[in-house]
Amino acid sequence: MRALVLVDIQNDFCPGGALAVPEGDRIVPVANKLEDAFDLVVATQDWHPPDHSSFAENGGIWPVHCVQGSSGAELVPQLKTDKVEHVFQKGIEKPVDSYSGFFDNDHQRSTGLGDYLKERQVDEVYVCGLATDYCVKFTALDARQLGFKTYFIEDASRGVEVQPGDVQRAVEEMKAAGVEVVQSDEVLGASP
Ligand code: VGL
Ligand code: ZN
Repeated sequence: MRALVLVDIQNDFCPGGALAVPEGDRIVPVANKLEDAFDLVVATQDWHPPDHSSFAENGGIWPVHCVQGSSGAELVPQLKTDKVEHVFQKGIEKPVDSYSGFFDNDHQRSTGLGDYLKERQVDEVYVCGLATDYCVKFTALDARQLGFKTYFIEDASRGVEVQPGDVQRAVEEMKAAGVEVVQSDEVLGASP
């Protein structure tokens, strides 16, 4: 059984949002098409309390973004959600951030995504979304570490590139960890 994990496709990560990823909105039609090729689709949602420690005003490195209940935290309205079986929220506790959709950054607290996929007999996990160099990368690395055959769908993802080259380095890091890099047309072509 294979699963599609849509990472943080939220208003704040799209152009005009609080932590805009360049071309972040471009992945939405690609993600929508990919959903048709999967029997199991789940999503993650960055979901921070208003005083979250990752925000610059609290000593973190990010602008205020994805505040619980705000419109910026909502999934992009153009994203199809009828096939999304569950949305796993992350970064919900003030002291610790959670780039991965599976665990907090200190690996102490699980979101439940790993058990959910294992209960569904998932063995192949396809990861895409925003941002390639943060939440997508760490989600894919954790999927791999949990033993899933893991794919990163490159053209259904975009990165923030705080430093030029971050996206390329993230792709190399995923490859080195055993994550396979694929394009959406390969995934769609292989669907039954
Ligand atoms: C993300 C930075 C802060 C992401 C979330 O979804 O990649 N990046 N919070
Ligand atoms: Zn965040």
